[in-house]
Amino acid sequence: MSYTEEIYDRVVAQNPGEPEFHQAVKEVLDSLKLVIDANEEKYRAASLLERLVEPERIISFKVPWVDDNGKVQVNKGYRVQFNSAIGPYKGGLRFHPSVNQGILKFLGFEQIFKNSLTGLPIGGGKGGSNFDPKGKSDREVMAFCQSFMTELSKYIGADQDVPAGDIGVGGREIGFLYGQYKRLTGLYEGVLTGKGLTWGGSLVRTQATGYGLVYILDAMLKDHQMETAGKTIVVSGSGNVAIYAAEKAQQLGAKVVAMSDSNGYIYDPEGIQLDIVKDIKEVRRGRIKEYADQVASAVYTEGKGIWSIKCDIALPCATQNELNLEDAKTLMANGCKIVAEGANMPSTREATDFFLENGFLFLPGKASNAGGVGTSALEMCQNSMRMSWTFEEVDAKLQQMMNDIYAKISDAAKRYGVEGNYVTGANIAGFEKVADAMLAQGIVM
Ligand code: NDP
Ligand code: 2IT
Repeated sequence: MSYTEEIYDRVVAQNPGEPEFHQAVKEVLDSLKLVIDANEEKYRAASLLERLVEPERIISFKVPWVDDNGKVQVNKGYRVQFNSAIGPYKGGLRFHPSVNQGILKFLGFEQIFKNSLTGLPIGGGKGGSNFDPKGKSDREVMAFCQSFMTELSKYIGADQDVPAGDIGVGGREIGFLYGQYKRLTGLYEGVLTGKGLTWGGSLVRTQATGYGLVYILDAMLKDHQMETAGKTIVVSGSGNVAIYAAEKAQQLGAKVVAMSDSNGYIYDPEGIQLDIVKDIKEVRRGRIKEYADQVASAVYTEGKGIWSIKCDIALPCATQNELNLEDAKTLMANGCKIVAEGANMPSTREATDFFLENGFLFLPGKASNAGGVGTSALEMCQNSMRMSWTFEEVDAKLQQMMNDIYAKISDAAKRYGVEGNYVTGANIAGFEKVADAMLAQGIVM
C-alpha cells in the first residue's frame, strides 16, 4: 500500500463521521501521490503526511446569547487552527446551521493549500458556528457575535490567527466581532479581515473572491485561445462570491443568465440585472425569488436544478457538493465544457473526475477562489504598514496574483506529466511550499 493510501485509511479511521473532511483529504492525497512516490523516504522519515492531515489545534466552545424574546440561546463555536508552517492561521468564519467540526476541518485543510498558492505568508485555518443569521435582528446578530468573540479572542491575534468572512459572515458580522475584540483586548490591530473601509478594511476585499475567480478563468481561457467575452454563464448562489463573479464576468462582456439561493434559482435570458440582485441580497437580505417579481424576462424555479440551464461556463459559487455527477453530465450534454469553482469543494468527487475525464477546462476552488484570502493578506499588509492602497492598486495586485496562480498550477501539472489537470497542479503547487517549510522547522507541528 502506498504512503498516501495508508494516510487516507488512517484519516478515515481516526476522524469518524466527517465525510467532507475525508473527501477533501482524499482529493489532495490522490494528487500528491506523484510527488510523494518520488520522494517517499524523505517524507516518511519526517512523518510529513501524518502531520499534514492533523490540525495543530481545534478550539471548541459554547456561545450563549439572548434573543429578542429574552430567551437564552446556545450555539456551538469552533476555530480549527490547521497549519502555521508558512504564516499565521488565516481563513474565514462560517455561520450556518450545517456547520460542524468535520466541515470546518475540510475547509481548514483546503485553506492550507489555497493560502500557499497566493504566494503570501498565511497559514491555514477556519472557524464558525451552527448559528443561523437568517431572520435574526441586527441586535440578535450583535449579541451572538459579541459572545462568540468573547471566547475566540483568547486564541487569535494579528500575528497569530486572523479570521475573516465566509458563508453567513459579511461586513455586518465582521464589524460586531471587531468591536468586541477591541473592547476586550484594547488592541486596534488587524485581527480580522473584511473590515469596513473607515476602520482598517481594504478596497477590493468585498469584490475580491468573485473578481479573482473571473480573472483566473480569463487567464485560463486566454491560454487556450479563448476569451470570456461573449460567453453565456450560469452562477450558482447569490452571496458575496456569486455577485462579484457575475459583476466581473459582465464587465468582461459575458452574459450571466442564472443565479440561485438555497430555495431556488432564477433564469433571465436577457442577462441578470445585478443592481436588482444586490438590492435584494445585500440591502434587504431577501430571497432570489423576488428578482422574478421585479423583472418580466425572468423565471423563478423552486428547488435545485440550476445546472440544467444551457451555458458555456458554469461557476458554482454557493457551497460544498452542490454539483454532482448528474449535474456534470447535464452541463456537458448542453455544451458546457468550462467550470471554475468559486465555492469551496462545490463539485463532488464524481463530478470532478467526470470533468477531468471528459476534457473540461476545470479550475478547482482552492486555486480559483484564492483571490479572496489573497486580498485579505493584502489587507493585513496595509494594516501592518498603517496605510491604504487605492482600488486600482489592490485590483492590479489581485489580477497579478490570479495570473501567477494560474501559471503555478499549470506549471506543476506539466512538471508531473498531467498537463491541463489543474486539480493535481493546484494540490502539488500548494503542497510543495508548505512541506518545505514544515521540514525546515523541525518536529514542532
Ligand atoms: P454568502 O453567505 O455571501 O452566500 C452564500 C450563497 O450560497 C447564498 O446564496 C446561499 O443561499 C447559498 N448557499 C449557502 N449554503 C447553501 C446550501 N447548503 N445549499 C444551497 N445554497 C446554499 O457566502 P459566500 O458567497 O461568501 O460563500 C460562498 C462560497 O464561497 C462558500 O463555499 C465559501 O466557503 C466560498 N468562499 C468564500 C470566500 C469569501 O471571500 N467570502 C472566499 C473563498 C471561498 P441562502 O442565502 O439561501 O443560504
Ligand atoms: O474560503 C476562503 O478562502 C474565505 N472564506 C476567505 C478567507 C479569508 O481569510 O479571507
